[in-house]
Amino acid sequence: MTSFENISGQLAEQAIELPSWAFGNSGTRFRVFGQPGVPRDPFEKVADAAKVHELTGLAPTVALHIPWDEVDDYGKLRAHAADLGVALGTVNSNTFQDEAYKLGSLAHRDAAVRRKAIDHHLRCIEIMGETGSRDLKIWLADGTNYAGQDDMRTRQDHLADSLAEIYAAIGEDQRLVLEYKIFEPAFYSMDVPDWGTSYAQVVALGPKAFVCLDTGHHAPSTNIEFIVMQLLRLGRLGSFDFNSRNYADDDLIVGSADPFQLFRILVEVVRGGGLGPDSGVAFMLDQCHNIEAKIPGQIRSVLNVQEMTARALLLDRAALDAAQLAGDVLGAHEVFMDAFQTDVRPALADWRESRGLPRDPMAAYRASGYQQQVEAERVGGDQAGWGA
Ligand code: PSV
Ligand code: MN
Repeated sequence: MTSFENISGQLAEQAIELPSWAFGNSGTRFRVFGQPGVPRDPFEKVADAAKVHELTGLAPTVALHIPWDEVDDYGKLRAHAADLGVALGTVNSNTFQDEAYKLGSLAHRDAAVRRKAIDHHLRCIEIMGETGSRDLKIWLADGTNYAGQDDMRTRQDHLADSLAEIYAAIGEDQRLVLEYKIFEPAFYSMDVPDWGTSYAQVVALGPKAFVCLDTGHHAPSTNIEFIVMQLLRLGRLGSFDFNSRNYADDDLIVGSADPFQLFRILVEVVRGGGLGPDSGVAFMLDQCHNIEAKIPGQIRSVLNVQEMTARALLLDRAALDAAQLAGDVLGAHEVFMDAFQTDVRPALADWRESRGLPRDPMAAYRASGYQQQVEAERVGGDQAGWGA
């Protein structure tokens, strides 16, 4: 097994982007349970994200969702983030909550609706200039509910044309990232339902376009690590939206439902050169904390990713290769499982301490008084929420 000292440099480079919306209230279509101390504006969301970074050293950027995180002055939000030791990251567009988009946005049959959706993305790119963001992430709710409802082929062509217009506005150092999702809100066909469709669309755009893989967006039992391998092999894995799912797009804490799947994914990330700032693969969370506390939920999440990354890095590649070449099925599997079953928590606590971070960030958060402080301060105003 590779020793922990050998991987600490790679761990030091790990960065996991937090979603601003994870700090707002969220729920299901049945109920949203509000929590005390929840941010009332993007400035307070950024402050909560900065707290996660302060205690873990793992989350230097926070993703924005437009219009949820619209502000008058993005330069001010950027400076606020910098003051707190973080930066603004990916800008997520949102074409799923406006009345006009009932039947779609970039793939809509009506050119006027497509125009509105394209303009929204052009505005997002302008915002990226002000926030200093690299990535525009597009997830589309576009699709149909009934066979025959619309012409899937025409919609795909419209989508390609709309994306091409958006891509033309993407700056030299910026990227477009297209996220896919098997279903929801559309239940018959989604216009970007799978990685193959996203891949085909981004390849047609050019070298600054990539696929975003949200771990909750596949059919049950899909081999997600295979997709990771393939996209890395093809040079088009742009980002992850990490979360856990038991059933559909559950948006639970990453690594909670199936830690072994997270390990398998990270093994392929390491194998394919997807780790580190120069890899071009952005690690993001896309989660909602409906019943658990939000800031500790995010701390737990980034720690889960770090723990599983450490285990993936510890995988003894030479022993694995040798077993694979020898056709030693069980030997290879054992090498793989040895890495998965390694408890890296004590070594990571030491590693954190050596970098001036708390050994136990969850306990440090509880002891920090931050939760009590924001609960006392954030009184009045409207709490932020997913979709508000
Ligand atoms: C859609 O389900 C999605 O995964 C997209 O990334 C959205 O931006 C996000 O969720 C909103 O929570
Ligand atoms: Mn997502």
